[in-house]
Amino acid sequence: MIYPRRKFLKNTASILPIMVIASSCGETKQASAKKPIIVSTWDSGLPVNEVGWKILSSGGKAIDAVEKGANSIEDTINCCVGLGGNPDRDGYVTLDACIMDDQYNCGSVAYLQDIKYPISVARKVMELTPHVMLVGEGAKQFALANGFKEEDGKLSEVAQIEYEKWLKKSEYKPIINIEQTQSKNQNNQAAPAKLDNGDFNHDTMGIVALDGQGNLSGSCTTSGMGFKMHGRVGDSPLIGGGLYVDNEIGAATSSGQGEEVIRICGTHLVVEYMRMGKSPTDACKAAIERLVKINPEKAKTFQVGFLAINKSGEHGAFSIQPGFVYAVKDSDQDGYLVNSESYFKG
Ligand code: SD4
Repeated sequence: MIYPRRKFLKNTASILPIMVIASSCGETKQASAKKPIIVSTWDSGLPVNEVGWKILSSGGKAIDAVEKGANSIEDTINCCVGLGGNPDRDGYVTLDACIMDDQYNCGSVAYLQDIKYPISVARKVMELTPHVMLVGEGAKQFALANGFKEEDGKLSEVAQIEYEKWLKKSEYKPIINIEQTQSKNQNNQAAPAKLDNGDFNHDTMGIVALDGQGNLSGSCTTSGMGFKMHGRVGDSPLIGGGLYVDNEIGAATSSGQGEEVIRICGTHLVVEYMRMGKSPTDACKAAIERLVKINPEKAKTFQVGFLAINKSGEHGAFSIQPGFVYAVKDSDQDGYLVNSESYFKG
């Protein structure tokens, strides 16, 4: 393949300073001082980033920041991520999660029930087994054998109400909500949305981070699409679907209609576009365009958003519909929200 020279130069420019610093320090590994940053999907990413930031700002690793950040939302009781989330159509909450570090190590669980911290189980799969993915009863047994507690399986108060509402119609239409466009402030930052669970289907938290050593990691955790078929697994626990990390290039995560993300190996595609020299925003945009091209009419009916950072800590996102927001925290400022640009303008 002939590599376009312009793209090659762009790519080289972004890695050159790293190489120079590494050689002047006499180190063999990439060790340039980087500005740590953590970015997470949706407005619920604001408090999640704060948890991760405590780790990053005290010199900790990105892998710990993305795990603990994910735990903090898995821990909330009446939230749509984790055991507090909406059940499937048979009334069971089934969790999917994956995690990936800066060495291509990855771990994943899917269709996991009654365990509170799926992202930490995924990390144990990564660290303690020769496998990448465990599912269902096997994943649960593995979690129990590794010190995780079995929870009682009762729906959260909010999920119970939502499920009863859903049962009245039992309509099998697992379409991820398309949010209203959010108001912007002067800096093009989004105002936090009101979290009304009745209209809220953000059952997913995707997090990507760059630590002070210049290493990337990511996590993605979800209760999956509300009222899905029992046994359905989405993109969130799939490496290259809900999350991909390549420590040479960048990291990406996704939220929205999982089936559509899987079709294009969405986050892997975003990282590959960054490898070709695109900025995080342009890489996310190119992946969304690929998705829309498959079926432009159908694309009007669902939401997918990609969020990415690159090795320099630049961040960006792009979605199909308006309303996708992400949260950012770095050393320069307090955490803030950014409105993603979208393919359809609403
Ligand atoms: C899924 N991608 O299970 C997840 C759902 C999601 O905001 O992201 N919801 O398909």
